Amino acid sequence: MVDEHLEELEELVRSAGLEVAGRALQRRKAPDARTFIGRGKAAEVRDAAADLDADLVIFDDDLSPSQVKNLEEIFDLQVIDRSALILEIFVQRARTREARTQVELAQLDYMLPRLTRRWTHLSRQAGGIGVRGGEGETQLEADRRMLRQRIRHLERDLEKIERTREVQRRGRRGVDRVALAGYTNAGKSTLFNRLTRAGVRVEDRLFATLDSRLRRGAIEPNRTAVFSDTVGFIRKLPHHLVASFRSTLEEIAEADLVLHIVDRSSPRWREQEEVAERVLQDLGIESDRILTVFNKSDLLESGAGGNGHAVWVSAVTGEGVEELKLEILRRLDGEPARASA
Ligand SMILES: Nc1nc2c(ncn2[C@@H]2O[C@H](COP(=O)(O)OP(=O)(O)OP(=O)(O)O)[C@@H](O)[C@H]2O)c(=O)[nH]1
Ligand SMILES: [Mg+2]
Repeated sequence: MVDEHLEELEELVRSAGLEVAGRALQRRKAPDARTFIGRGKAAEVRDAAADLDADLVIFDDDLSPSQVKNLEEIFDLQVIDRSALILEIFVQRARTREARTQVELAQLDYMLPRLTRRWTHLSRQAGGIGVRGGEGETQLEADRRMLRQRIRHLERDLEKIERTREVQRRGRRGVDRVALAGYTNAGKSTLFNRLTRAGVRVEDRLFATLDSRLRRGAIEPNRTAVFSDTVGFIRKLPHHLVASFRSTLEEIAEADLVLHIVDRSSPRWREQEEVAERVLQDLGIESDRILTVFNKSDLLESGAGGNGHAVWVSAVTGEGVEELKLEILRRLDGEPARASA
């Protein structure tokens, strides 16, 4: 399990455009309050990182601000945790104004409690935003204040964007809405492209899609639905991101039908399915609005069969997609789930 989690962390590292130099694993009953890993392990990691000429040490678990600081002193290297890595990927990927605002907000929320003297470059970076500290105010306090101002500004921007979105949503009332949701890299965008003939970017990296897309697609000759493709889910998604992506996730929450896409070829599919199910549950989506789609059937030897009411497809070859459309139609028209095939 821990090994699989480290594998996923390595995928995240590569998705951020970084290279993995080495890995280390420690099992202990409880994390060390000061350094998370034990003192001996920390020395081991320091030596290994020096041998490997590493630039960065990344932890799969979330670290407290003081743990980061202590570890950086021991390693004499920058230390980040899983949340910071995910945030970094999101920063790299955000394209639209909405996504950029959401990501920056999440990042600043994450940074605020972590501000230390080392962050003094921040004021230069943000150049011109906010007011320089008054008399007797330390640099740190000034930075904090500036950060809070920027956060408020972003929150207001996001509210405006959300209002526009809401108006657009109202305009779509009366149209069937089908959202594609699921773990990152499950194949949502690939299936979205197939269902709508859109040209959304598909990549074998985590979080290829951040911006939600809407597009009409035909489910039978005289019937269309509006499909939406959005950001993927992941185990331990930083709560700052969940909060700032609220309006994007709303797109899923308000859909008439949610296609829960599962990469059935992944050795971790069960856990991924559970993680995504929990997110859908948190969004308040009842199970009768969810249709589970097992994707990447082309990669499985035995193929479809024996999985309750999930529909099997290959978004790449198109296998099973016509059956999927039939099932979408049935579900939109309120017919009971088809007996398992
Ligand atoms: N073999 C196979 N590969 C697939 C299938 N569907 C998607 N893929 C591949 O899986 C990878 C991820 O596909 P995407 O469509 O980008 O996945 P996504 O769920 O949109 O991912 P994020 O946007 O990152 O959350 C790409 O390399 C796709 O080519 C499939 O049915 N079979
Ligand atoms: Mg995608």
